[in-house]
Amino acid sequence: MSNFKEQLKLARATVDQNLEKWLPLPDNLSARVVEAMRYATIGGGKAFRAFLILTTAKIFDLPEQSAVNIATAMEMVHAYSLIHDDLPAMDNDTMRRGKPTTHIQFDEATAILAGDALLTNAFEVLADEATHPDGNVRAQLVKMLAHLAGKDGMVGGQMIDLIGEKQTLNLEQIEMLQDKKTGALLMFASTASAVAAHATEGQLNALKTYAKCIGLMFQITDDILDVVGDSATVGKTLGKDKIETKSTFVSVLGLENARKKAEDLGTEADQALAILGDNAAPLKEAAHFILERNY
Ligand code: GRG
Repeated sequence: MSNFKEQLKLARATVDQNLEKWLPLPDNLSARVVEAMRYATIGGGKAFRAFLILTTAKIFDLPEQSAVNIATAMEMVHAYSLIHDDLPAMDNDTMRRGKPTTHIQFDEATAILAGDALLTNAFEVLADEATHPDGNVRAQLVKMLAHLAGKDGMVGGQMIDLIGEKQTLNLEQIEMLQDKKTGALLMFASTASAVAAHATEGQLNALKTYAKCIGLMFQITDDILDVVGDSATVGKTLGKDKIETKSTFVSVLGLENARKKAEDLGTEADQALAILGDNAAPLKEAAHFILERNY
């Protein structure tokens, strides 16, 4: 297994251990929602965003406990977005991460509540004293994640995505939508540790450019996988974009040009990291993984 994949597995295990701490099963009637929250988070998914947080933390010498809590909050918000995205009112998906989606495994109301609670409790994790000794930094992280996950970020992007199901979008509109829908959380994942470790403006700007590039690359490869991926490997139903005649990078650019665009963004991401020196090598590997990913 490549070093990068081992690091992803380690990020998954590290966050899972912390999720066990934050999401214990209560011995009361609310246990069902916690069961659904655990089902949607622990042991599921690549933990790519957590990997970015833990890796940038090492570059900037951020203490491990801070990084682990930030990564846990990040994966909780990500999991909430996937639970809600899979609901019948949105994408109506029955399979995610190789198993039934949360509303299929439990029921719609429980899935909505599990998503709501993951979003809410993520901010409890961020605001915890163990996340950072400086309350101002904790407030900064809370504000950043709220901004990037909310109307100006992921939720805003999801709204445009739903509107895009009813009208054709051009390349510029698709980029703007994906920059919000997929890119916003990757922006948090790429920069949160640096913010918590008081990185310089130059270092932060480099990470922001990197995040912009990998956000778009992530979505382009997602669109490509929807066309050429293997459903069992990806762990979800594929081929839906075409059936729903959705405007995607592939539908607008074609497969080859979409691949080329992702490669160009990969080069730009690499170049942006130059200012961080050799320490940024794992982030370059991560960008390369996005280009090559088949899941
Ligand atoms: C419902 C508010 C709300 C937002 C949903 C993120 C999102 C917005 C929808 C997901 C739709 C989608 C498939 C987007 C493509 C990029 C993406 C976020 C893929 C899933 O992320 P991975 O591949 O998933 O990191 P794992 O399972 O590995 O964590």
